[in-house]
Amino acid sequence: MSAAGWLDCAFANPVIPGMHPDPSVCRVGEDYYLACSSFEYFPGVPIFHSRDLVHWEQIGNALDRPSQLCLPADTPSSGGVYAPTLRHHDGRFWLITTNVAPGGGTMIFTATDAAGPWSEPIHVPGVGIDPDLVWDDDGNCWCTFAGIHQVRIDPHTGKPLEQPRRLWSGAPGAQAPEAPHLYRIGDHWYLLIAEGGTERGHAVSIARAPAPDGPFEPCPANPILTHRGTNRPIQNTGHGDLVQAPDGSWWMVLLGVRPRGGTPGWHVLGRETFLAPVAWADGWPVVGDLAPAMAAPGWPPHPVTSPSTRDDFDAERLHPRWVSLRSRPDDCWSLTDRPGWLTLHARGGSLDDPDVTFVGRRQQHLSCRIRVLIDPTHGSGGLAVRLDEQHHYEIEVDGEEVRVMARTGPVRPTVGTRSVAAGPIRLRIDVTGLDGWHPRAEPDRLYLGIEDGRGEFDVLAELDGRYLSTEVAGGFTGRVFGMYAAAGTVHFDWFDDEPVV
Ligand code: 6LW
Repeated sequence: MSAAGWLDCAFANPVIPGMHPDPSVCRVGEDYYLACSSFEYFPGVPIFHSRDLVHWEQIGNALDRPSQLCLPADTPSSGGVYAPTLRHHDGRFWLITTNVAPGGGTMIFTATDAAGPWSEPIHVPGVGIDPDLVWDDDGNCWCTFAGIHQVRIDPHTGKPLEQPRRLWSGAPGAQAPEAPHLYRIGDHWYLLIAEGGTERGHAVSIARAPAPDGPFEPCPANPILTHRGTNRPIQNTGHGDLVQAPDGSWWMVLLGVRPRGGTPGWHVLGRETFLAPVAWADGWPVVGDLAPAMAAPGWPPHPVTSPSTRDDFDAERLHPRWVSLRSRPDDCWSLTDRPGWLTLHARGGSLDDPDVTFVGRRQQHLSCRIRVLIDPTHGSGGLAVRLDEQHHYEIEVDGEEVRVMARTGPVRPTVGTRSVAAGPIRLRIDVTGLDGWHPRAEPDRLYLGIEDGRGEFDVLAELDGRYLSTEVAGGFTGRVFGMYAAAGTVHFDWFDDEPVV
């Protein structure tokens, strides 16, 4: 797609819905690759592939071995892996990211195939979050990071070759200059940054210089992108990365959120990946509208990547979209113990614990129906929707009792129970996005219950969605639906994720 043709073929944002923030993109020939943050989830750093920047398929996770990613049990939610940069240089993919968990730090990984395998980590001491990599024609590797600071490094050893220097920090007084990406475009070096914080004040600004280390001259039109103070359905826009298409057009991937309900607005899917066209005027990028679907009926914009998916757990390997909490030890899960089923063995006792056995996927649709078939004959477990340890709703089956629990902050009441026959049972969570507005309107409502063989839904609890939002829970993440084991061993025959439009 070219930026010129974009108005005729309006695509729907977000291009990667659900918790996929801090996108970084690169192109190799006709193929685009994109990486995102992953926080306390394992495996880390999802990698996507696309041929058109609009349709993305997850092809792997860069950090999928414990030797690459260690997230100890005391890694808090919204800790872990932040803001990668993905580049292709000298025949290889280069990924630099930071694990803010104890014992982590900034690390470089390389691969010849973006789907993996990725290398063991190369540690880069003294470099903070949001690291970027770029090479100049003399072969120097410049590493720029939040602050905004810069240091030349040896990317093969991670060794800094000088003392880090302050580079350019955006608008005077603006908070959180971060997410730098440095590019050589024509005669200039362009430094793209985020500023204003990742909340409603978020913005993208840019400066240019004759050399990678400055001196940087800010764009007179800064910020070149922000939705702050607007009534746009996509907010918090920032943390962009630029890419040029083979036809010469330019594009930006960035993060944004879709808040709903009353004031202050609650977003529940976390920060998602959006796409915007970029034009150039007087040597500066001009970012186009990233919400073309707003003009169409059916607000809010629905993403194009909304496949209804059932995972039958018949394949030899788990799809890369499945994530666990902090680690996924081999003795906690299996696809072969009971062929055709996902088997989970309990370790931590509940979703309140950091190390519960949990296999989940991000919520990607504002309205959706999630169903599983669980066999709890040898244990107890269930289906959960989680924001973090203090904010989660779950439906759990234990022998002949099914119960719904709703943890919000310090309280964890049981809000619904039902007696059932022993044996396999279908658990279901429906999420209904709401459009009504009054000052305290909730963003969505969740229905948790059981389903009979004919698809009849017996709702045990109906819950307000705002308590599982970032505005209530805090942090950088969004909702994840997951299967978990609370005691003994539980088996899951399938997991259905169906968008409701
Ligand atoms: C990331 C920072 C940010 O490191 O949020 O929106 C932090 N930007 O750049 C975590 O995702």
